[in-house]
Amino acid sequence: MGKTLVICKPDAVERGLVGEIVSRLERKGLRIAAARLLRIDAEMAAAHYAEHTEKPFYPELRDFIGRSPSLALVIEGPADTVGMVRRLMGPTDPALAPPGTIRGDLGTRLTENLVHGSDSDASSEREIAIFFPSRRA
Ligand code: FUP
Repeated sequence: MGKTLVICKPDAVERGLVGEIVSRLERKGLRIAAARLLRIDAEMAAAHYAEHTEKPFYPELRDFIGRSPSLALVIEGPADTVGMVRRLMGPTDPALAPPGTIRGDLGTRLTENLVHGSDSDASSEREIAIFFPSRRA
């Protein structure tokens, strides 16, 4: 069993694309184990994006991620669920992401790239603990 944290970011919720994104994950054969609609405040953004807080793009990223609610999901599936979700999402920049991927099909802007998926099993554990603190592994 594998699991990962997926976030349908504010742009996805605002544009009504949550169903499309979740549908792609479900059609792949992955399943929703937990879900939470929340506004990601500055404190939570800093915890989640700890590796990026000193980067020049961080203020824009923090403001974007907190501008309206996001849908946080724990997605479960086979051992490489982290990798499967990353491949379904596509590369970080939607302008460069290939057709067939979530970002490639649905987005154009680097900051507003619709979706987050953990980049490793270690990140998944760390990020799920931030968004679902009461959930037991
Ligand atoms: P990813 O793992 O694909 O979500 O991408 P990163 O962890 O590298 O970046 C996290 C988020 O920061 C991205 F979703 C978009 C944003 N970002 C920018 O806005 N500008 C950049 O130059 C790089 C990343």
